[in-house]
Amino acid sequence: MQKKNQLILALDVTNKAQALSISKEVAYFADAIKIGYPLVLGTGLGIIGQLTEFAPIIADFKVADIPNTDRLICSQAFEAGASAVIVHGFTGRDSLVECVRTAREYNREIFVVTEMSHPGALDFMQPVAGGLARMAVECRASGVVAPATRPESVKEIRRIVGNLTIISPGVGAQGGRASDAIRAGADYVIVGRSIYGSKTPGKEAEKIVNEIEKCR
Ligand code: O7M
Repeated sequence: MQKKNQLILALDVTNKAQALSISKEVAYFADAIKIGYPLVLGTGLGIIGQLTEFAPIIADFKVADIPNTDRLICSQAFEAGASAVIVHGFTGRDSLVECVRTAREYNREIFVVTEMSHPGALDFMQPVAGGLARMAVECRASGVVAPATRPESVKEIRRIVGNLTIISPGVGAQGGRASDAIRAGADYVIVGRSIYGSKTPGKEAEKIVNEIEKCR
């Protein structure tokens, strides 16, 4: 993934034609497209290969299992053409090490979820986010996911992860601002509904890119 516009499209639609037409319209502005269970369950794993025509694909499978199962899941995503897989860290070090090892085999990347962006993240995740971020560094993950809804948390996670990549969801529909997340230390913002839910997804993406450009 090449850092150009610092925008990742979260393509949480379930229909293939819609996924392809939105990707075509937004590809010029997005450095990557993140897909997850909604689109893969709706259309099949082959959608990853089809979308690689538009941008590098991040498979958001929030992998959270024993090392062997994690390896099988990551391998499937990489075989399908994903450039990166998003995994949970709370399952522990051995699971994360296996994900990173699998990614290395394919010369691909792993991103680890730290604190999530929704209010419920305060129940369990926020207190352990620093530990998850430290483990991501120690296990040599490529980067972490941190919440655009809480720029102060992004700042703290940046302090911990040094030069690891931070990708940050929660902009727009969840109330976060792209510029705040980038200023707090995020490398990329992840945006879904405000783009794919718009009648003019390309224009929405362009607006966000312009906002980010102003704070560089
Ligand atoms: O812009 P939205 O709110 O429509 O979409 C945000 C996307 O980011 C959506 O795909 C979520 O599943 C994802 N996400 C969060 O919103 N919050 C998180 O803490 C983590 C993720 C995510 O991408 O995890 C890897």
